[in-house]
Amino acid sequence: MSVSVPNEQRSAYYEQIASQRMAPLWESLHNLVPKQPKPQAQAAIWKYAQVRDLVMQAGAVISAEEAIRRVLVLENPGLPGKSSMTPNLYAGLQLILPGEIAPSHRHTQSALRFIVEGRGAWTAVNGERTTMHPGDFIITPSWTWHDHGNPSVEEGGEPVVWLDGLDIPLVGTLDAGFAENYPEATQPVMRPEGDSFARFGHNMVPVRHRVTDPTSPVFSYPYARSREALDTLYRNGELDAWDGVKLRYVNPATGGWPMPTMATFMQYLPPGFQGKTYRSTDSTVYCVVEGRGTAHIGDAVFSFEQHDVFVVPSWQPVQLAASSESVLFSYSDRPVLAALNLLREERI
Ligand code: 1HN
Repeated sequence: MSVSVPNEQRSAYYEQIASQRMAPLWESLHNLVPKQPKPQAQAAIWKYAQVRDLVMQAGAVISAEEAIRRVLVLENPGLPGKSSMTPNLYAGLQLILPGEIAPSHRHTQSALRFIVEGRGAWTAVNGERTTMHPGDFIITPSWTWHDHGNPSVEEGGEPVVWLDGLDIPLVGTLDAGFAENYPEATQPVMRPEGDSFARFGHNMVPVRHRVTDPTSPVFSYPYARSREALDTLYRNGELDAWDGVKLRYVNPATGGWPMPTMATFMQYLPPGFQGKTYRSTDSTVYCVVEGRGTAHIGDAVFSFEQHDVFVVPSWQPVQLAASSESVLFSYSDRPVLAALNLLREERI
């Protein structure tokens, strides 16, 4: 027997149950349990040619010291007011001018830096500094002290811009955010530059090293190394029909991801490459390191150029094409999806 009740009667009933903080599941079941992901996040692109001046102007609006971090947040248009690029990930463009310091602090959110332009600024993590060059990938693991600085103009400093990727929305959802400031602007330097790279960056580890930490002991992955690997593989004939030549960054002590919540990748697309279509349940943020081409993401088509940032939401079909030799850096929430057995991918 089917029950048919006038709409007004239902509405009155819904108001009554709402007064008891209850709601009818049958009105929202299809949204709560979709047949496939229906991301609120949208495919979107930030054209560096359009935003670069605005990023530089931030240097005249506020000092790094006053801002703590002088960053323009890249906000997904489908997630307004959330300071989010995807449901789990944040992205922003940070500027540090010559002579500035971004003071030391730590937080449970994990961060990555991908250097966009300028060189010579440094970031310190756990008592060691590393110098930034375009294309370098640098990590700031959860709860590590970190500060950034840039030499003065006299010392050769120049404006440096990088892409910050953090797991801020994920940590927010989990209500697991803690933060504190270091008592001084910069943390003490305990080891010379290059120390951790010498220990862990050459396919070797110190003989009695024990893995106690879920994050990578290497905190800077220089572009020259990644670029050379891609180049060699391409010259050796490696080319995947979907990815071009694609490598993932690893924690050299475990083979796992550099940090527990974010995966990072770098891929090479030769000139004229027309990739096949792919989709996955991780949401991915791309940064164009070199070259130009086209990204089809769902119904959207974006032409990309050097330093552009674009985002592929969960389960959106993506197809990458390069009109000139291109290199793309990307990061995603893949480790989280994989750990929870929610990672699905499809090469179409
Ligand atoms: C942060 O600590 C940095 O250390 C950058 O450079 C962006 C966004 C939100 C919260 C903390 C940094 C950030 C951040």
